[in-house]
Amino acid sequence: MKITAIETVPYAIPYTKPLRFASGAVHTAEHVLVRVHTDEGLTGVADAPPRPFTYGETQASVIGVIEKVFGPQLVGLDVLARERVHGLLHRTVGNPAAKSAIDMALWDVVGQALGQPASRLLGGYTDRMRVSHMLGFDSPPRMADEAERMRDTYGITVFKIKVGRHPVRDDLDVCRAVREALGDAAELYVDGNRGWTPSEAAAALRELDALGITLAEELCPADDVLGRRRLVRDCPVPFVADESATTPAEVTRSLLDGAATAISIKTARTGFTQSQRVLFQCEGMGAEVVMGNQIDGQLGTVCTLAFGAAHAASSRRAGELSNYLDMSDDLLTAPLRISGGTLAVPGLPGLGVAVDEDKLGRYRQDQ
Ligand code: MUC
Ligand code: MG
Repeated sequence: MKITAIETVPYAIPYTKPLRFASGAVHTAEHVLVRVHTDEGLTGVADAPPRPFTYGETQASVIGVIEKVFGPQLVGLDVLARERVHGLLHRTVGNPAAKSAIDMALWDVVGQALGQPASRLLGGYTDRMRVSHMLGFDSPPRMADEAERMRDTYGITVFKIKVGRHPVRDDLDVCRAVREALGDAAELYVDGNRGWTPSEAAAALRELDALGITLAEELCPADDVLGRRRLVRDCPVPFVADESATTPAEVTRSLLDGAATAISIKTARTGFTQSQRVLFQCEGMGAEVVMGNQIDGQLGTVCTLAFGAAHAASSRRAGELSNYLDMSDDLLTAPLRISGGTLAVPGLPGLGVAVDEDKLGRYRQDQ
């Protein structure tokens, strides 16, 4: 089966509650729907969420690189020639969301062709994941209220709290408020998106440790090389690299340099194929992983879920799978449903989801 065309559809769906964090804020999901068409009539789909504040991509750059570079290179290739596809994608630096959407749309096609869920083809370890919810910047009572609402409505008991603000005390007050609201049963961890200096982070970690956090992510920039190394060495919990380790080589450097002891895997930036490389590399090096969230809608979340549930190591910790709940609408015909704090992998072939064409018509920006 051969690739005949790669279609890109820009769309915009507003958030009811914008996500704010140390390196930026997202008010509207301005993403690109990517569809890979084939000569046997099957079409694979995936989402590309541009994140200019982290990777420099925009909606226009995703569309441009697919239309001008990747599309012409890949049309005519067999959908199973993954190594050849990646060899061609690799010739162009950067553009992680564009490359990843193509990769995952191809896995969707292959799953449909074989009549098997992509998650089973990737590893088939389990059929659901525990959900972790990200709490963006707000006041201590509002963030604690949101956590309680997520627990009471969806059974979620794992929360990633965004930190990295100044004064540092504001974030520590939030963490304390969330812990007091949820009690010891909840799992809490923090993500600084590089907002603090190493010494601010080291001081904060002493208080955060007393609150029983389980992970610390990107509390300071990895480019603060020696400070970061000292922080990671003294960190009482696994220190997660997210935006500083987005390729297999960066992951190796990060772990060997002592810039992190755990890795966030985001299918939005490493697709399924590269995410597997990162996952297996982490297993080989003895580093834990967490399935991260690129502020995904439901289509992106399904991809994170499919990959996370496919392997023992990626499903061990709760995956960040719930922030689509803050969007005002979405594109799937059958919405995802979190219950009992878990999300089930759709059991249908490929990604197991379909795009609602009426909704796409409403939100697309190219017509
Ligand atoms: C995260 O883990 O950092 C915020 C920015 C981004 O690129 O992803 C989110 C979540
Ligand atoms: Mg992060």
